[in-house]
Amino acid sequence: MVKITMDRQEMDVPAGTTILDAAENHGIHIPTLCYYAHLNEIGSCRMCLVEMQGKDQLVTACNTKVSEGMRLATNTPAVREARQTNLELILSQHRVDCTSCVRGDNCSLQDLANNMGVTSQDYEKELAAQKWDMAFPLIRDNSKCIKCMRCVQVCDKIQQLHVWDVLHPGSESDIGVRENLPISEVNCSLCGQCVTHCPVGALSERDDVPRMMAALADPDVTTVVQIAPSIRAAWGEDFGMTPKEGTVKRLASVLRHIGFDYIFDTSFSADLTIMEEASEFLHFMGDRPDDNLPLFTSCCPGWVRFAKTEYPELLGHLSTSKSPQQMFGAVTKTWYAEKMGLKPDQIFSVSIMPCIAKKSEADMPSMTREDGTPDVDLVLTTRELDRMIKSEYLDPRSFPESELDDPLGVASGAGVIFGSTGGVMEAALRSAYYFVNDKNTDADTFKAARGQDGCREVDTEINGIPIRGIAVNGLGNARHLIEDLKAGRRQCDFVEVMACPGGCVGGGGQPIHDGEEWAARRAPTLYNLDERNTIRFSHENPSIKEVYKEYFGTPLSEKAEAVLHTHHSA
Ligand code: HC1
Ligand code: SF4
Repeated sequence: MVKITMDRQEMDVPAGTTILDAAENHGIHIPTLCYYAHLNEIGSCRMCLVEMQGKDQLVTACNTKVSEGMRLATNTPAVREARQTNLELILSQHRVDCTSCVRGDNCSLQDLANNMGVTSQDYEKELAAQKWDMAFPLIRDNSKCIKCMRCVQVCDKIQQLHVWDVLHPGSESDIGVRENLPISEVNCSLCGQCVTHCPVGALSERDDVPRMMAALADPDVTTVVQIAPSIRAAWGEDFGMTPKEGTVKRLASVLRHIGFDYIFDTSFSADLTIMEEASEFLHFMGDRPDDNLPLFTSCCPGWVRFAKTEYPELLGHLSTSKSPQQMFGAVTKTWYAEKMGLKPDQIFSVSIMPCIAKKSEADMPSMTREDGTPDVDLVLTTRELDRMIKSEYLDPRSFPESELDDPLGVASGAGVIFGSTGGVMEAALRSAYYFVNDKNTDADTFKAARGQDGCREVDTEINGIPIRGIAVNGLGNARHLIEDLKAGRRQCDFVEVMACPGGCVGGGGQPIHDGEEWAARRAPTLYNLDERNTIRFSHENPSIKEVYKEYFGTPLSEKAEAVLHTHHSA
């Protein structure tokens, strides 16, 4: 422990603590901008300056450690003036147009400027946005970048993809795509973690809300919307709602009011994915490739993009079962269209996803029907959903809950936990056990899959055969695991990969809480819903039974292979 004084308060602080942490632990708030705990502690924005008294020196609180006898003041005239000057400098290189900025109501830079009284326009200069491919699902507005380095760090350290870099270092330094390449030519996984880690409006998703509104206004189309599992744990945050208030049933009422014709659940098709993937896994185990490498899930498009560029040799090991989003689209435009007497092109199929990569998954040529129309016409992120609700001037709290529509709105708890890291593996093992033993095991048998660690193992046994599953989240963790598997340092049979830390609950399209990860807060909502669901096994979902009885026959049937499976190529 070291003794320090901060703002005349004496403190005993563990050695090695930063001034910032010491302050926070004692209720003293120091402003930050570039700082992100454990990721970006470089002190470049210099908002967190504090005064070392007696030394007449200003130091950055985020990366200066406490030392014995330190006397600190966090709010002196010198501190205020220095912070203000630094903020003015940042603003002088930032195109300030808060009223039309995607982060206009959620911006740390705007908050700082307001709080510090930096409201004059004198510091602004004309900054043009760099050329950007606006059709790409990830959008960067260079004129908004404050060079905080968070995007560079999250892409380097967590995802290990090195998409962003400091271009022409020096006084004219800039952040941009590595080697100034077009974004579509680098290995961006579209996980969107750079977006959720950006404190300002420099990074965002492509805005597909206008296309959505046009479809809703078209009297000739039937709009069908699927809600991804993890949306129910997050969509209400932008309205200050708790998970108990921001339920999927309340969202159903809001979407109906906006004009969607049918409100369905991606968790239904997550159950369908499990039927196919668990069956595929059992086949895989019976006819294992010589390399002894495992079967990998393929429902996370960020991971699939990563595998295509980083490990193309593994593509044959990715499950051919389409993701729940794409199975949903395919079922909607086949079985459901037939049932409803609609032609596929009369249906506008929308998905609400916590993810930016889902936009590119829906656009893939392999996810397009023979008539040239896509299975999923449009993907909105959770943030776009919330913007759409706000643009309608709705108060979601005032809506009652209502049921989702039949039959594609019925889901098991297994389908709901897909939205958290480990959930897909747990759901798949529940059904694989049933397929082999013709009876269920306790639904919580595989709960070792739960948790937020980057990589978790489940050792189990199905019909006397030992099975090891691994759930990994974050692409850097996935890379380590794959290297270990390839080198024979680790072995397993089944791997679930989610690109985003924490899985879809931590997805790159989710509401942003600047400086904080919310995946661990959101995951319990999904596990609670699973626990309370009377159906906890995908194979027990009555709508799943119906779709097999009426249309597919059995998992992996010829029809199921044609509609519900795909092939992965680089
Ligand atoms: Fe996901 Fe999935 S869980 S990938 O995270 O398999 O995006 O929520 O919808 O498709 O179901 C996302 C979430 C989502 C798919 C499912
Ligand atoms: Fe305003 Fe923030 Fe957008 Fe800049 S990033 S224009 S400060 S809302």
